[in-house]
Amino acid sequence: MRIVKIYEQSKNNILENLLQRSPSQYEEYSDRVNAILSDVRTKKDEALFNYTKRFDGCELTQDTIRVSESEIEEAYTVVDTSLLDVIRKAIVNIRNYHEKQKQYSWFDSTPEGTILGQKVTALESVGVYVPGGKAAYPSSVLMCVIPAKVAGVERIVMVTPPGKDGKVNPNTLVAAKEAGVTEVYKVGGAQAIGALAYGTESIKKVCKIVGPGNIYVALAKKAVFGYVSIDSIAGPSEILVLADETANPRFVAADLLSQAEHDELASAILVTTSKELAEKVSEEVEGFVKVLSRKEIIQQSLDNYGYILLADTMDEAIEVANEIASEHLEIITKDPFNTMTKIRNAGAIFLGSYSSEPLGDYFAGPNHVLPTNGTAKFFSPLSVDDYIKKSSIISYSREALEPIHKDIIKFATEEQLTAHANSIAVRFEK
Ligand code: HSO
Ligand code: ZN
Repeated sequence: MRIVKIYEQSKNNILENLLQRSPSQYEEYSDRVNAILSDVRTKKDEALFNYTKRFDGCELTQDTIRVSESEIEEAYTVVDTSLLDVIRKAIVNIRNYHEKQKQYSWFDSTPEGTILGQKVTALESVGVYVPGGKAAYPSSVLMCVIPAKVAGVERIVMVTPPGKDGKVNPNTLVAAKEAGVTEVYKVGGAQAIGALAYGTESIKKVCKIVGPGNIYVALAKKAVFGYVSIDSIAGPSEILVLADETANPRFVAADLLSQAEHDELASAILVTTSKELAEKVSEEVEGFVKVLSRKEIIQQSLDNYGYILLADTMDEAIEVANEIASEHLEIITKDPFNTMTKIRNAGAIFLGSYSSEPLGDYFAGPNHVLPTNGTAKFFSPLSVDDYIKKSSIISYSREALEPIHKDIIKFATEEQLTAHANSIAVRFEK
């Protein structure tokens, strides 16, 4: 891996390079996506069947588009039973963690006769997009569905592209069933997003669409935003390890590669104050890459967006980490908790030598759907909050309204909204 000394120019070049990871050439895709969306909006199921035939090579009908109970049962017979055990254990941790995020309605009353509050209501329905092919990760199914369940969402609809044989990945199906999905449909791509947003004869529309997908899915989600809600748009995975001379170079190298293997566009960065660690990590990386199964992807991703950055001081290293605002940040320093207090921007923060990133991807409990591409500066991990909404509660008695009614009338009159003023005034007519 390249080792770069941090100075103003190198920092700027790296930040600029990282930001280029999200494609800016959207136009060529967005025309196609918009055409698909409008087709689904007008032709509904018929459009879904046409696109599924064209893109997935599979014939669907109104009888087969929804995954049946017997297909789910069949999936259970083919899924590795030890995987099922692990899924069940992970679910317990993920559920426990998300239970702590629950928000409750609150009401505040005053002796003057006012009650103000905030009522928390779960969304009625959500759609979860699950990619097909190699990126059909059952762990991501759990991460998208469990917080919805904890929030109290009643209808959780999963969509995922079928194979040519008309079947859905059995691991995806089992994870969906275990996590509490209520309906599964064999449809993917922008057409699936259109179905969830507008509704068809077979798929009722939902309130919000979550889950990662390819560029067509991402653009379709952006296009339907406002009509339905969406989660943030997931970019390629990122890891930044912040380490001093106390870190184990083998651990650091292994952790960097864990995210590099996701995608050629993934980024893996070590920021350290130790030249010795930098050199050793670089050697360890070379050694690991040779033996890992996704070496081509890893090599590409390291060539594109892999860096070992050398800082003069820990404060300088922390400043760079905050500027990059990585999806995952590992802190392996003498006192990681102290270092953490200076971190402003990161999706998930892993502290100490034994908190390797995949622990968070699969098992610890926090969500692995995290802000990418520097958006950790303003976005948060997927959470129970994504599946609720709030209503304001206002109640005033006559006694509470009387002393302030003239203030409201004054405000409304200034805005020349006399009907507003009147609606207050009629209540105090002599
Ligand atoms: N690290 C990915 C999530 C994932 N990893 C799923 C393994 N499976 C999110 O950045
Ligand atoms: Zn991962």
